[in-house]
Amino acid sequence: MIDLFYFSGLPVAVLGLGKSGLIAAEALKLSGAEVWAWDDDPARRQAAAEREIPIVELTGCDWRELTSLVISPGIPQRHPEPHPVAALAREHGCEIIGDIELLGRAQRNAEYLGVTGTNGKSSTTALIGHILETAGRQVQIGGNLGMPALALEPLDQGGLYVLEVSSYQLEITVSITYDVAVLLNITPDHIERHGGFEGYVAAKKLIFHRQTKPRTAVVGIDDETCRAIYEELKRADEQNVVAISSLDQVPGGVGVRDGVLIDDSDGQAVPALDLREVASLPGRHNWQNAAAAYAACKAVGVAPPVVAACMRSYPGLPHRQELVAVIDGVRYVNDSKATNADAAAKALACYEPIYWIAGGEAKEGGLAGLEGWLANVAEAFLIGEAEAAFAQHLDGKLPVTRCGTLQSAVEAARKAAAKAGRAGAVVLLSPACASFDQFANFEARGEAFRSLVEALPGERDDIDGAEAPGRGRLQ
Ligand code: UMA
Repeated sequence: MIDLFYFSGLPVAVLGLGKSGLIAAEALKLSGAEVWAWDDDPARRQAAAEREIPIVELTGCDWRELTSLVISPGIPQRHPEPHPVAALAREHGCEIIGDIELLGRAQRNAEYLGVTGTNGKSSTTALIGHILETAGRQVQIGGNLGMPALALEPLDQGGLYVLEVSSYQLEITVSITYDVAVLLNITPDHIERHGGFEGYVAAKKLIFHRQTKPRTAVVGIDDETCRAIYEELKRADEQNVVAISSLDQVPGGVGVRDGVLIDDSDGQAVPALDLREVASLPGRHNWQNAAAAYAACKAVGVAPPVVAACMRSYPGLPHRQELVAVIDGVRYVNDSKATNADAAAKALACYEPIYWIAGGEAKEGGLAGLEGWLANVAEAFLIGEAEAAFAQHLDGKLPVTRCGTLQSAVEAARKAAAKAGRAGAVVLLSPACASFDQFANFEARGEAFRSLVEALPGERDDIDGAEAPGRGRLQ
């Protein structure tokens, strides 16, 4: 936990006592601050009180005594409506900051590497963390990825915080200047929280705030918005700027051509790694993550051959196209994190033939947008609340079996794959739905899939040396 010595003896308001807020309140209390904490959910207040966090009704307190409000990233402080406590803080000239800001103020000697973007930021952060740890660097990895910033360990000089930062977190962080800042891509998301697309883009651009040379910006150029940001940074010439792409090699940057990572950042195109040989990085979306991670690790001084070697041993993140077993030649892939159609599309693009387990609590739009990938699916096995609607949507497009539960879907998919006996078959859990109708969260759904697969009969292959899951079918 991080020592927030600078708040010792001072009153600080904390709004939100979820994952990040509770740790923030505890770190402040341990550092000697006078904590006034609140959460709108009585159960959260109760849980915090049991950990001896002082609970104070923040709409009824004397705001003249407070100088700082530590707000959780999920709580609106401007759009669509400021939370009443955020409005009070603003009215009284009280700063509104987040837990990553508290980390930055406490750990001033450390270096910071930040990763943002609409998609792929968790995978890229985890990949960068893996490369740097394997290369022997002193790192702490966290942020939006899951491990709250203040739960990380303090670092000495030369240590590096690798942080996934969301647009929400960027808006409430002011003191950190990232030594390396990565922006992967931008598509409309969380628009309501930023007062429109422009506000969302502006929040993402905060990751480059105050960067000067030799600091580095790594920017994806595969979407129009990020390409424009790249051009803008290049023109301004404040920091080193490295373009990355999953679509082709990039003059002066890092790109991927036909699955091969090509480093042209020193002005000469050098093949760095054949990504099709890295089982944990299937699909074009992972190639973008790999290009960004390569450029970022090179920018913090890891030698390119070391970066490539460390990338090969990346185990991948659980529940994201995670290969859990190969049984009788059929691969079982857990992509439980795919809680919407967009995310499921990325997995459907990677394999063929797919015995696809989908369904759960449907998101708005259902399966819309997946049409281009259904040719890879041999049969769909549907579960959960969305079962009937998805069956209707897929009717006439591919064979569908309504299974109700994950257990019967795994069994039915196994039988269908065995019966067809096609080479390269993948039983894929990529639900395109939230999990809450049948599971506590996507992690519990993924673990249930893993247990069901572990219990299946058949001859198992060693998966450590497994071939890249999408091999031969990668885009
Ligand atoms: N709350 C209120 N009043 C409100 C709204 C919420 O009191 O009006 C309270 C809730 O009752 C709850 C707490 O605020 O107790 C939740 O705070 P939070 O939503 O900020 O969630 P945390 O549990 O603190 O988790 C946050 C990030 N959540 C969000 O940004 C929504 C987590 O990212 C992050 O992993 C965690 O901090 C550790 O850093 C999750 C996320 O969904 C994964 N992020 C978004 C994304 O990736 O798209 C941005």
